[in-house]
Amino acid sequence: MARAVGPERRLLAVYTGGTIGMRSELGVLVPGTGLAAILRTLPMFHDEEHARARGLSEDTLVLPPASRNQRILYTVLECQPLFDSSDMTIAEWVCLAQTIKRHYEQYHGFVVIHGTDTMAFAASMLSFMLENLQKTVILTGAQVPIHALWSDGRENLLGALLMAGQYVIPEVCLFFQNQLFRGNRATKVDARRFAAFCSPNLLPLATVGADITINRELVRKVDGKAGLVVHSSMEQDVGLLRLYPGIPAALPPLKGVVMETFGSGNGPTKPDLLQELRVATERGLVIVNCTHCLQGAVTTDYAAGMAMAGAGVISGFDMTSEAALAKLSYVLGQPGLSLDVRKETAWRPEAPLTVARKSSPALHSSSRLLTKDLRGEMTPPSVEERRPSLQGNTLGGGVSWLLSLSGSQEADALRNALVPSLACAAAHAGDVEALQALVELGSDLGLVDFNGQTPLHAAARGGHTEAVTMLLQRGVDVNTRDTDGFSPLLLAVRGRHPGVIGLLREAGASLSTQELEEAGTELCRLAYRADLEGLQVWWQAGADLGQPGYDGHSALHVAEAAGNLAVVAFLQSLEGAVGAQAPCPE
Ligand code: ASN
Repeated sequence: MARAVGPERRLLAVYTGGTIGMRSELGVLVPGTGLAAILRTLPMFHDEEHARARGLSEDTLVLPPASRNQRILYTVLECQPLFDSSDMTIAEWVCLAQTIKRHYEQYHGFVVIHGTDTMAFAASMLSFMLENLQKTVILTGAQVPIHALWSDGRENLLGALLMAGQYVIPEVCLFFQNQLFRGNRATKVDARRFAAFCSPNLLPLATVGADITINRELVRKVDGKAGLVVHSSMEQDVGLLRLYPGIPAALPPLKGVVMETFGSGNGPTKPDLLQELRVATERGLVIVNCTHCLQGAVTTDYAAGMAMAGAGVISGFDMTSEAALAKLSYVLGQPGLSLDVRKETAWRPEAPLTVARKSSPALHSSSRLLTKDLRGEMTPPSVEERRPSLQGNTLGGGVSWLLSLSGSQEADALRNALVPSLACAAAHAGDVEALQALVELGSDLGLVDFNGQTPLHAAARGGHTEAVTMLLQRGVDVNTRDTDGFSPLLLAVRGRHPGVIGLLREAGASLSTQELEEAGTELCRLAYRADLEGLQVWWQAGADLGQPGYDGHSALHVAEAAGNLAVVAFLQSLEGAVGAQAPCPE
């Protein structure tokens, strides 16, 4: 991702329809033509004086200057016909992708003006259709027509044009209400509010306020110099099925289904449904499991989720249903993937159970593709769980290089400034090897980072006993406080890490008087929730479990009032019951 350079940036704005340009006819909104003419009359969208001076052609609009040395010129390409996006299908999105391809060399970036109802589907589809994208593509639209007095359309369209004009973000994005989302991570969540979209499992790529904040590390990198490829052979025979309690054991006759399941990918475990799923997947129906929760991912933590996997349903991890549907359409539409075999094994009620899943190369390749992150549409667990390490990644490479710098005064100063934060990052990841490497380079692991935390704080918060042991052996101060006054011990209590609490207490850590006093309200809350584990870690850390909360009641009072008998028994068992503190180990 880079700031776009050059005095003029040319954009193509493809207008497909949607509320942004709609007009009221007989009391209902219908797509309206002539968006470019409306934009021409709005000074925020067109600087007529500059266009004249520059001798621009009739169909070229130019934004007022956003920066001193750059102008954004754009052409509106109005589609025929215009759509309420509820009528858009894969066929229209393929046309859209081909339009972008046709004009790819002529323009620096693309804005797609689209209805909001299916915009997340469109963005997801385009993300899979457009491979090796090196230019910015941004979808936007509005909840209220642009010519209305109070409309979000002006801000959304202007924002999209500015982002596509000023930055090279080689992705299909969706811009709405000052946020730039990765297109295949967005979903429509509100039919009326201007904040109509969210990206539940990925932060926005950029946020626009008085300043533009770009999440640079999230923006996808251009992969080599390969030219743009449009995948037009998308499979249309794919669908979405939302599970509901009591769903009968019958599946739709499709080639691919995105199944929206409960919670973390769970479904009913009734044998007839699982049998139907198994038979269908063995015959060639590709089923992708997406949770119908807005946030979170599909796991096999529950038997009810494991049963889905056992029936051959492929995990969609944290993909939106829109992205999963688009991916399914893309993967099943790939001509290289033994289409014949796939056709043979497609779901047919009367088809004999002959082609087993294992023997189908088509399914093998499709499921392999489906579980891979292709366009940044999902976070496979291997990526999510990978510990950030100072070694073996780009940061690590840079850091090793930086740490090896010496000789000049500047290099030493830079190194010394970076060490505390690096050490904290390594400790937080439990990366003892990296900590060791820092020690070998002569770094002091007792230094504090920008918020006053030492690596011991970070390791304690992360619950990393090995890193804590290593740091304690190096003699770091066990009772050091960060700028908020928190000790490593308090962070270990908050993170519920009994192993770390034990190590810190053995090394002489204790909660401060202030920490102990403030614990009262927290203890009452835990007692109310019958959270024995939470109370136990406080006890282990040496807290007085009789410490009253803000209203003078103790955890024992609260547990008694709430009828939490196990908690009452636990608190009473702490001899001279409450009022006692866990002994500090020698
Ligand atoms: N029905 C409209 C559409 O999707 C909704 C909108 O654009 N706000 O085209």
